[in-house]
Amino acid sequence: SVHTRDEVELPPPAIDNRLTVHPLWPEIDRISTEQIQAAFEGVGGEIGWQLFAEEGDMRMYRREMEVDGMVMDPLKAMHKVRGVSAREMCHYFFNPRYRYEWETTLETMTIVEEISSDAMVFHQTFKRIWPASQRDALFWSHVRADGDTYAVTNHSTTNNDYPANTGACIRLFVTVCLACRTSCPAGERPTRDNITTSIAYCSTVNPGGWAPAGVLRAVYKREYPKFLKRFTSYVQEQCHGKPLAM
Ligand code: 16C
Repeated sequence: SVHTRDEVELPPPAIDNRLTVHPLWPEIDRISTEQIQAAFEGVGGEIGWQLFAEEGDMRMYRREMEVDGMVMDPLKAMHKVRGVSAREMCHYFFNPRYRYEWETTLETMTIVEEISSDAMVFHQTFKRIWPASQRDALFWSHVRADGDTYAVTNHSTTNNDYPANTGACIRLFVTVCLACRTSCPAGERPTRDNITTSIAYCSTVNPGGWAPAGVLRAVYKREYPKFLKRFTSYVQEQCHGKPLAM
């Protein structure tokens, strides 16, 4: 059959065999499963989650958490986006080709390893937040379909070629999950005009070393809503006029 370039690179509906024989597979599978299961769990009545940003269908919650004076507030965001599918959302989040176009905290991104069509390892450096030292991160990224959900999970890892804390950067640690589900009116065929995708984005960033709590929480409060609004409208723009990929 004939495929466009984009179609071939969409997240595969089943796990790529090359991933299941990789040494990272047991960890990737376990953490992805945990993250996806927890992603859509309610924040409503649960203790400790506080709403800190609300705009249209977007709601962002955080739980204040400090370990040895370092802010590690877990974040959970819920959003609803029209006209794009869960699979398309995950395609743009996972594929490095688009990352500089929506990721505003990025300074550099290097592909460390292409494990399979659905898993990669990345090294990224981020813009410096004054007065803290610049940060970098090394993480695997995995996209999968799980029942009615498409999700990307990112989680920190190590690699001898990219040792932590040897240069100007302090290594931070991250666990992120973007989980998406598409719905359309009962009995109708999904089209760009009738689908809505629910998004759950969860993130925990351990800054890896000292950074002033006040500055960190201010950055957090500004950058997460900025990211989610920018990323979702970026995907809507990219998909506009293209055939729907479910
Ligand atoms: O999930 C997101 N992006 C993915 C693809 O890049 C991936 C990245 C995760 C890394 C998240 C850590 C970002 C740290 C940025 C620090 C510099 C920010 C400078 C901004 C000033 C212009 O999963 C989207 C990620 C959206 C990130 C929002 C910002 C979160 C800040 C949390 C505090 C970081 C501690 C830094 C210590 C100095």
